[in-house]
Amino acid sequence: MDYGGQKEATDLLRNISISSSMSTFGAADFRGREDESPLSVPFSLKELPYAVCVGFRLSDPVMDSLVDRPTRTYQYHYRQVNLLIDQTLLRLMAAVHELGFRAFPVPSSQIVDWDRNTGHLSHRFVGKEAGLGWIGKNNLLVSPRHGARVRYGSLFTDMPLETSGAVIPEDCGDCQCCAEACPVGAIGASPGDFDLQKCTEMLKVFKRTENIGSMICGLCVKACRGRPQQR
Ligand code: B12
Repeated sequence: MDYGGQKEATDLLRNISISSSMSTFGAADFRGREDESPLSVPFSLKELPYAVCVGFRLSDPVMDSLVDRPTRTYQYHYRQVNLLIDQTLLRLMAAVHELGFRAFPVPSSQIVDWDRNTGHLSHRFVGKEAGLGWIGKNNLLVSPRHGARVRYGSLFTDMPLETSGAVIPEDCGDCQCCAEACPVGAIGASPGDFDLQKCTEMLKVFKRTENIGSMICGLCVKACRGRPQQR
């Protein structure tokens, strides 16, 4: 197969992600933005400046079943969704290889620096730049249609892509649902007010006491439903 241009290549990747049951797809162009972030990845944005971000919408019944803590049902769902996203990224990578380009799939939820508790880079950031949503008060990527009930993964490549359009301006409005749902009051009036330490301490307790084994909670995810008119 030959590379037939930016639009065709982007359409091909979008179709693969749809056939892998992804709920959202966007592309971003980071050319000229190499200095923006110290990313924990084995490539530079100079080498692989284009990115796609895919998202998979979580099950409403699973999310709605959360009351005041994570459950083993949510943890199982979380792990299976991560798996599907990671496999989708491999399918996208194979298509990029087929067209003669390079690609790095950034896994859905891999922590690479255990001291700082961070991943390769932020899917929320890539998703925002790809026009998939805005960073909400809950510090999560909020899709206008699905709210925060979406998990994400990204793929970086040197294959030129057509970008998805404008970044959506921040738009939580007066909604306080996530702040009311957070068991430790970690959520404030803007993403910058998010108290990561409070959140992290609670997740450590949940991981230990609820026999969950993962740093998850899900209550701010459950609470955030996006724009009512777009659901
Ligand atoms: C480690 C991690 C955590 C840590 C906290 C990490 C942290 N420092 O924020 C802990 C364990 C506490 C945690 C908690 C949760 N997490 Co978490 N977590 C991650 C993970 C694996 C890495 C995030 C990270 O390292 N961030 C630190 C750095 C990299 O990000 P940053 O500081 O915002 O980055 C700045 C710069 O570095 C730069 N930048 C970052 N990336 C890039 C890329 C480019 C190209 C450029 C130019 C710049 C740039 O821009 C930012 C602003 O300046 C991501 C998956 C991923 N890889 O994105 C999931 C992820 C963020 N988590 C997620 C979720 C849902 C949760 C929880 C709800 C738990 C749960 N699943 O029930 C809570 C909610 C916390 C909250 N409200 O914010 C989802 C969010 C989905 C969404 N809709 O937004 C993610 C995206 C996983 C996924 N695959 O969907 N998480």
